[in-house]
Amino acid sequence: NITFTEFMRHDEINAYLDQLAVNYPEIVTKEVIGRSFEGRELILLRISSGGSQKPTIFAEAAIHAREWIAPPVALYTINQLVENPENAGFYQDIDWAIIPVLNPDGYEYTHTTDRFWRKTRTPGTICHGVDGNRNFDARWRETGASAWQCDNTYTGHRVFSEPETQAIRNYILSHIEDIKLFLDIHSFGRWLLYPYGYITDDPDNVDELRTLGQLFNDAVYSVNGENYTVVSFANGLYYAAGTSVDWVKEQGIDLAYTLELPRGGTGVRPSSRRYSAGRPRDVGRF
Ligand code: 0X9
Ligand code: ZN
Repeated sequence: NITFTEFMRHDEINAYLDQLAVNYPEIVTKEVIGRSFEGRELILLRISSGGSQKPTIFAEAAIHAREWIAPPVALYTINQLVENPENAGFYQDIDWAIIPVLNPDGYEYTHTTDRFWRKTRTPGTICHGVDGNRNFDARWRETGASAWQCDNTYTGHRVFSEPETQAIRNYILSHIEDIKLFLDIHSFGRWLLYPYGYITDDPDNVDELRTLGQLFNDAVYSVNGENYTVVSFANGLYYAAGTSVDWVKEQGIDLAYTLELPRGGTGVRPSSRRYSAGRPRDVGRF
């Protein structure tokens, strides 16, 4: 059983998802939507009470490998929807499609080798990895991203160069009629960011995005007294082009957010003996 007492490896996460699909076949479907560069399965869990063409909430976590709090938040959402009968109402009229680890190669690399790895693990000529959240076809490379392969915000050599971003693109395009809300889960900073990242202009439905964002904030505040900043991506701290949230909005999914979870903790798996972390670094941007 899942306890959420320590960060899980990719195989442990997959074992939990497999177990849910076996134990709750009426509501849980496991889909492999692609493979990572190193061949790991990109797993999406669909939670549905049945029927087809229902409005769907789509969420993905850990496009950035080192943002370890993102997968457990996705998994806790799955856990509460599937294993807590009190929450059955949440999947009667809508479906959920959740990817707990979108960048499993990078995620495993943060466990074995480099705790602060951010990108995918595709090899370049000099450095590895592409920033998945700069690799989408939305004003790609125009601002807030790097064309240099060794940088942490490397765009890739072309749009959708990464198998991980291709998998998201293909899934979203093939379910475009049903997906009504898109959530890209990151850390950290307690931000709820709506489009756009490449320009400070507001999207056409900014009022709706702000209203729903404020409802999210109010719900969090009622639990722990903490506030999120609800603002557009570019009006937050910095510009970025090629982000998933902007691409999704341009495909016509009007409710699209990047969620930056709170900071805190040491960023070190308590039971880990695989690497000596030393004093946890505070790198500011996760
Ligand atoms: O840079 C990103 O892709 C995201 N930040 S992260 O630290 N998770 O890498 C989005 C940041 C957007 N934030 C603001 N513009 N404030
Ligand atoms: Zn991130």
